[in-house]
Amino acid sequence: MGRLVVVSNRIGDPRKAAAGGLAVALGDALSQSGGLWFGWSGKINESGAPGEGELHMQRSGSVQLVTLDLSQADHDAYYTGYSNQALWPAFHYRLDLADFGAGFFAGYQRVNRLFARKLAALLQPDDVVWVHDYHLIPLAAELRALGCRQRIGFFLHIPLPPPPILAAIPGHEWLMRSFFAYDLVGLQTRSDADHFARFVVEEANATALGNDEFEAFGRRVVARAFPIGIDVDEFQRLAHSTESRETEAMLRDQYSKRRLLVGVDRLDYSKGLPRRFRAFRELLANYPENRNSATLIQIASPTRETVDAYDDLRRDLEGLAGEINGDYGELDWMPIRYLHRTWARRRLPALYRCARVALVTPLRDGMNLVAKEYVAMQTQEDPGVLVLSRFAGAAEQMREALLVNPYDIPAAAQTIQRALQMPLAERRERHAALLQRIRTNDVHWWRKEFLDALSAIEPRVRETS
Ligand code: GDG
Repeated sequence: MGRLVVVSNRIGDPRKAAAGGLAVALGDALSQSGGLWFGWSGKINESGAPGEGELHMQRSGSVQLVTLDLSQADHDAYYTGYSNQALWPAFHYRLDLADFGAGFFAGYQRVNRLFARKLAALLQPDDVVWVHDYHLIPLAAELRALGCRQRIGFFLHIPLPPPPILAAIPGHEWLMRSFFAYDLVGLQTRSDADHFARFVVEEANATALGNDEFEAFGRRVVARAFPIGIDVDEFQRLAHSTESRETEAMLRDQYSKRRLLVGVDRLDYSKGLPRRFRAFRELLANYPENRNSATLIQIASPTRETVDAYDDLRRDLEGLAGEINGDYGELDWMPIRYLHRTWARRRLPALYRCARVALVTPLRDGMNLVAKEYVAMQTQEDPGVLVLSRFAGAAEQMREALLVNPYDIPAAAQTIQRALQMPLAERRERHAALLQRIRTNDVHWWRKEFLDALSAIEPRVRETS
């Protein structure tokens, strides 16, 4: 394989300790083949002209990190606008929250064109290009328009909704056509891949050629599920860090008489946090033996704070946490510890280890890595229980979790009670099966499966007319 070029909205420095599993896994692949990671620098140039941006180059070992500043107008239309106020809600089945504001779409196209122009100048003929996520769906089409004939793959980290929802997105024909400029499109689950197949066949008159291959617009594309995993070993190593051990000792001491439940999420409406809090309140109401005992620690890390829907959500949650603590709290016990801030990654393992139950109850999620991180951190001797939404992509693989419908609050409360009461033998059995699966299908497996599939595609035969 030639050099690997990864493109994503934000890039991670693979050598930095704070990097998550994805940055580490992509970093490994980039280091092996020598590579380049391209993305937005995170900086906004307030006086910059739309469609223009300054490039910054940096080396990290054998990996070249290349970033681009965005003008204020481009950032607002491409990132805050079309990516996060149109595509993010629509792809999470939330058309009610989607805003297809004037200028968003044009900004999205402009920035993808800008990325393509800057990147094309850096590409070598045998490079393999791997584009990530919904911010950059049209990037391959823009690169092809500039004459790039390299293998180009795309991975969508968020769900792909069914055809009737996709068809409600203004410009959906153009968006779906953009997928055909790739050689390989990776989705999180079989159900997302099924939505892709149905959409392109029903709406774009594509021909299904078998083996997950489709032909339309004079091109062929393979679209298949590649469920993302975590770096289990890296995460388990984190648990041995000083911060993690100190945090674990503190939590065990502070909560020695309580039963801890944990939730770790970005503060996003897709994660189902208000309904989770309501299910927890129902647990306290319906199963009083949990009063003065069950304590939910909810980390909700701030995200996209300039978007109104996120502000409304924050206020909702603060209100709910206050109500529940006011109604049920005692002088020496608060049912919910709600922390609206980002926790150091090194301290997360401790939280997972001390929690008897993890609540991972999104209304919709591409995969959800927290479910996998929680399982990775449990001991075989006395493992905790994962309560997982059936609407998280992870539910397709993690059948031994207790699956819930997060919209059904009484049933969710009942399932949490079942998790808290689960006998040791059943906990061990479920955990062993889950751990084995997340180990087999870890992030390194995911990367290799995707890149092997991409390498197996011969780019010259992709053009069919
Ligand atoms: C997208 C898709 C898909 C969370 N809070 C803190 C923190 N985290 C870490 C978790 C986990 C990661 O962030 C979140 O992973 P998720 O999978 O939940 O989700 P998204 O950010 O929504 O990502 C998702 C994922 O892409 C990968 O393809 O699974 O479905 O939406 O690793 O531990 N980390 C730290 N402090 C926090 O407060 N350090």
